[in-house]
Amino acid sequence: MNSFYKIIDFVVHGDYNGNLVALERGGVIPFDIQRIYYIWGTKFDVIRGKHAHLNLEQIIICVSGSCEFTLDNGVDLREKVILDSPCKGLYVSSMVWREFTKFSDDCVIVVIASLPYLESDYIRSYDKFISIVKNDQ
Ligand code: T46
Repeated sequence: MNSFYKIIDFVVHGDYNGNLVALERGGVIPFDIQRIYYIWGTKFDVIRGKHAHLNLEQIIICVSGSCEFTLDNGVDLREKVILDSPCKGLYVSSMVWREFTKFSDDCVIVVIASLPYLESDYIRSYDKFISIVKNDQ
């Protein structure tokens, strides 16, 4: 675990009626929430992502099924994280190259984001990502 990503365990309110997780600004979410989007219906071997963000922070939750994230900080981190529980969130900071794949048929991913959608925040070339990381060091 490191400052580029972390797994957050949510408080689950569960009883005989089922389960509920509540995520509030100022609670477990470490930024002001500006956007929520969700992803589903992706085939097992598709690779999504393949980009980093200049400023965006996100919490990624696999509310149904499973998928696998690869996170790369361009220096010394390239790790795989399996998301398979609605009780856990994957926090990803800015300047992390991410790819995600191995989507189960029932995979639904909800993402909580710190910024509106801005194409200018995306770094879509790995070489450019590495050069920005090197310049920042
Ligand atoms: C990320 C991973 C986890 C919008 O119009 N608004 C949005 O807020 C988003 C996120 C996407 N789009 C459009 C842009 C593309 O035409 O939806 C299409 C698919 O987006 P993209 O190819 O960026 O999707 P992923 O799954 O590769 O990446 C997304 C996020 O873009 C990214 O920030 O971290 O999910």
